[in-house]
Amino acid sequence: MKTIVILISGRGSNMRAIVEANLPVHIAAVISNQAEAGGLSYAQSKGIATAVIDHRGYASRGTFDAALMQTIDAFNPDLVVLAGFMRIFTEGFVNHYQGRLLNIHPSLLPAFPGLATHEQALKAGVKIHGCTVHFVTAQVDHGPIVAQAAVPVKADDTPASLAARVLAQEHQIYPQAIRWFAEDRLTLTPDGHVNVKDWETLNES
Ligand code: NHR
Ligand code: GAR
Repeated sequence: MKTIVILISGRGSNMRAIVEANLPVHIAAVISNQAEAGGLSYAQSKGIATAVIDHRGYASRGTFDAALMQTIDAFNPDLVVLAGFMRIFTEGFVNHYQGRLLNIHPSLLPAFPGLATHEQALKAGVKIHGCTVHFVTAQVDHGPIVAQAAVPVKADDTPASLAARVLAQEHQIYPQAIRWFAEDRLTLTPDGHVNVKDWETLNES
């Protein structure tokens, strides 16, 4: 069985969806850069080890990433899962976890990278929005795409109402993508292509 480590910065609802999906993985730890992250107490209540590495205690991104890497690697994970993690990583960190670092981003990438994605979508007037699971690369929010889900944008949407509709889809596709990884069906090729074994069978109607 594969071992995963989940990184959070806040509420941790995606982390919770992953825990509650009862995937065939060992969730070794939940690590946050924010001591007050709400998701930490949930993880503790489930008997999952937690750790806090506060980025404000480090002089540079590089030293923070090195400390985080050391904490993560003590758990020997096969996969590191970003679930609402809010700090950009250095190239050294990303390269160390090449092919085993996943993120969920709240937009249909390549549209709306960065922050405040729901505000960006409403401002652009798109009629379809959504979320994307991708492998993390040095170029933020541009890594190879693993899965996406779309939702309609409604005329009276606010950033909050749209975020809630997208979040419900995040809670579906992120556990699914991690299940593929757990079952050895999801790989990143050396040239940066995503392979999902039996993808065609999955999508037969
Ligand atoms: N790191 C790299 N190198 N590549 C990616 O694709 C990454 C990454 C780190 C995090 C998640 C991402 C998202 O899904 C992610 C992808 C934070 C920021 C950001 O600007 C941007 C993208 C993402 C996460 N963070 C600010 C920073 O200075 C801090 C913002 C805050 O603390 O609120 O790091 O959107
Ligand atoms: C989620 O919508 C996630 O996609 C997004 O933050 C939310 C975290 O919620 N991630 C980012 O914006 C990364 N920059 P959660 O803590 O309840 O999972």
